[in-house]
This record gives sequence, C-alpha cells and structure tokens, in this order.
Amino acid sequence: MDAASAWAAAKGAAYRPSRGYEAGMSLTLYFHPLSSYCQKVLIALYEAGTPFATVVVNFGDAESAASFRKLWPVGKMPVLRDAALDRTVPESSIIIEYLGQHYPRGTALIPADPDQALRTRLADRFYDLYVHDPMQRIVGDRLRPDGAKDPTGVAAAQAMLRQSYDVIDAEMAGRTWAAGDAFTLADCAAAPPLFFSSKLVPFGERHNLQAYFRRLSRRPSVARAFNEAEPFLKFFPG
Ligand SMILES: N[C@@H](CCC(=O)N[C@@H](CS)C(=O)NCC(=O)O)C(=O)O
Repeated sequence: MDAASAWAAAKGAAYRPSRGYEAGMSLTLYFHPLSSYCQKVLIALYEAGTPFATVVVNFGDAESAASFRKLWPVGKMPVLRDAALDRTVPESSIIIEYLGQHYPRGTALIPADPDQALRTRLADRFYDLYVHDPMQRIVGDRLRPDGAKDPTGVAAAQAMLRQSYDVIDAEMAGRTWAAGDAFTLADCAAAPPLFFSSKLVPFGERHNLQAYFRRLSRRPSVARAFNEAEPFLKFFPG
C-alpha cells in the first residue's frame, strides 16, 4: 500500500511488534505493517528467521516522518539499519540482497546459479514495476481529493495490471514459484502487491495466477506478514 494519507489515517493506531532485541542483534527495520514494500522485506526476514528490531514509521506523524527522512531523505520505506556494520540500506530488493550477503540464514533467496539468479532478479523487477507500482498508483488515486483525480493514469495502471496478470498466468502454468521450483526474492516481491491488486483488479478466470496466490498466502512467512497487516486493513481504500 502507499500514500502518505493512508498513514495519516493510521495515525494513532496501535502496533505492538512481536519482535524484540535479541543479544547481539544489530538489525533494525524501519517500516509499517500495512506497507506492501515493507511486507516484501518482512517475508524475507521471516523466511530466514533473521532476528531484527522494528521502528514503525508513521507518515501521519510529523516527528516520525521527519526522523525517518533524516535516515533516508527519499522518504520511502522500508529502510534497514545495520548498527554492527554502520550501514543504512534502503530499497526492498537491495535490503533482501544485503541480508543474504551479510546475514545468510536458511535457503538463499537469490539462487547461487548465475542464470537462475538473473531470472530471479528479472521476476523481482517484473513484480515491482508492473504489479506493485500500478497497484500503488490506483491506491494513491483513491486517496486523492475530488478534483485532483487522474482517471487516465488509473485506466493505464489497471490495463498494466491486467497485462501483468496474463503474463503471470501463462508463466505459472509450469512453475511452482515466481522464478522456478524454489521460493525466492521474486516471491517476496510478488505476494504483497498481488494481495492488494486483487482487491482493485480481480484475477478473474486466470486459474494459474489464482493457484499461485493461494500457494503464496499459505507460505508461513507470507501468512505472518499478512496477519500482522490485518488490523490496519481498514485504512486500505479498496
Ligand atoms: N522502490 C522502493 C519503493 C518503496 C515504497 O514505495 N514505499 C512506500 C510504502 S509501500 C512509501 O514509503 N511511500 C511513502 C510515500 O510515497 O510518501 C522499495 O522497493 O523499497
């Protein structure tokens, strides 16, 4: 999900993170449970069982927004702060690659085989650019005041989503996960935007896409991120 006004609406909503500091832990995720790009990173962290602390960013709160912008002036979450290596890492895909490089645990979310890694990164780009971004554009438009709406932009975003659904439906005829047989970065990228986009532009009769989304939703890491967002879904203008 996106747009500052959704966070403004969520201002004051209680969020009790289920995670706390563990001994020696250096990772802090700046995030919000309803943010779809943050969910992408949460899924990767839950897949690996990586310990981390959280700071909830609330764009509806001037102080929270200002202190987040000091960390990352672009102002987009998630951002990972690694105190041990003194690194501030923005951008969901880069955060997941960073975790794999510096804190490898469990199955690698970027396959070791270079060609398979390239396929994974392509699928990650596909989900970010052609599912996630159009979904955000439609949500952003719903949050705009009357008189500032962009029906042409929304129609283009809806058309892009339908086109992407067709691509996914065709690809998933022969695959379990977005880039092949293994759960990867690309599946972390796919689950959150498909959750929200399906409420804006339904999947229709695309049965392979439907089945893929069901598999994603049952994955424990994905189910956990979705469950944690549940109390905030009332702020989603779907
Ligand atoms: N390319 C970024 C996109 C992050 C993004 O769009 N985050 C949204 C929340 S889902 C955000 O921070 N929006 C705030 C705003 O646009 O003001 C990534 O992959 O991390």
